Amino acid sequence: MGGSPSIQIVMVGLEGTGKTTLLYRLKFGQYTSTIPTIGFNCEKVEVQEGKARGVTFSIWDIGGKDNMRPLWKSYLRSANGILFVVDSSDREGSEEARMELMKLVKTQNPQNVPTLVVANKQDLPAAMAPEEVAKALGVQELSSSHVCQLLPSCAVTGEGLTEAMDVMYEMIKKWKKGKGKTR
Ligand SMILES: Nc1nc2c(ncn2[C@@H]2O[C@H](COP(=O)(O)OP(=O)(O)OP(=O)(O)O)[C@@H](O)[C@H]2O)c(=O)[nH]1
Ligand SMILES: [Mg+2]
Repeated sequence: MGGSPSIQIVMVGLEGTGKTTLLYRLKFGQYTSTIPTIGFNCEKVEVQEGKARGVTFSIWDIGGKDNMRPLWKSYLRSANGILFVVDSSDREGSEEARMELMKLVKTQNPQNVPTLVVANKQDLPAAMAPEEVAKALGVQELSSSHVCQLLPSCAVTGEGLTEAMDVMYEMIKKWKKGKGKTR
């Protein structure tokens, strides 16, 4: 009880990109098998290592199937940051992912909270390199007008997740500082 309130993170992305796997990897520190998410999962995760050590995040993991996507924006009202998870091996899905990312960040993000794109499934032989994923998703263009970065991960092994939470935390700290400023 008490202490600082947790940081609210909304995690979205197309279906099957690894969001729930990532959530449980962070929560339990091990691989957990998943089924497609209907609705959402929410877990409080206290980061165990890295720069965000000791920080508690409330992570809202929303189903990515197309009929679930209209719900995404309702979770953004109280969010401090967005994790947008991508399957790096899904070249065919990258255009759809790009469109969803643009829509989300540009039109459904009233508080302009920072976005971290997670290029997941880096362990797969067919995975695009992080730079390739960034290009396919238009992360650079987006970052000219919005706070947006990309990092690689493997949710199954947990590789890249400490760095991802570090960067998410740093982005949110900056965003909170800047909120009071007029531009
Ligand atoms: N090889 C590999 N497989 C992964 C990785 N992350 C997740 N998966 C697998 O991808 C499949 C889908 O993972 P989920 O975590 O259920 O995907 P999701 O994004 O939650 O899907 P929805 O709930 O339908 O939106 C599962 O079989 C996972 O084991 C990864 O980094 N590498
Ligand atoms: Mg899921």
